[in-house]
Amino acid sequence: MPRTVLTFGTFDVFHLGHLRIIERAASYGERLVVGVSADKLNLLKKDRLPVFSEDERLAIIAALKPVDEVFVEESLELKRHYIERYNADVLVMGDDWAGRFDEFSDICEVVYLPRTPAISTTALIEKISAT
Ligand code: C2G
Repeated sequence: MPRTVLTFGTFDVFHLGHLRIIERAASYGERLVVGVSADKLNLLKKDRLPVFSEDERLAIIAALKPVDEVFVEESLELKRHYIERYNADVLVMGDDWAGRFDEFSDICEVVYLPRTPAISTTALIEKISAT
């Protein structure tokens, strides 16, 4: 049976750290589904809107070679629902989320991967603003 991998993220101001986690997530199975967080969810979580809208972020992620399917993640509380809806065998997250999704190990494998060092959307925004 082909294995489905699910991962989530905002993926705002797309950078190499985002690409690396998507590539590594894809290596855990044959089908990669990505939940891209909604603008509304970002506003709630980070108190600001992303630089790129959810439609733009979805289009970028959907165009990546390792990605088979994308959807909008409407709420952080719906992880179990999304895992079931997409029949995910593996949930992959960056280790900034380590331990946070262990409760789903009853229905899928939960894997945390190390973040790519020294790159982040926040640092990029600061760098661009300073130039
Ligand atoms: N990431 C990484 N290395 C970086 C930066 C990010 O591996 N240098 C990973 C994060 O660990 C995450 C993914 O890239 O797994 C997306 O990162 P963000 O866009 O910052 O995602 P976030 O806002 O944490 O949204 O339901 C969870 C949320 O949707 C996750």
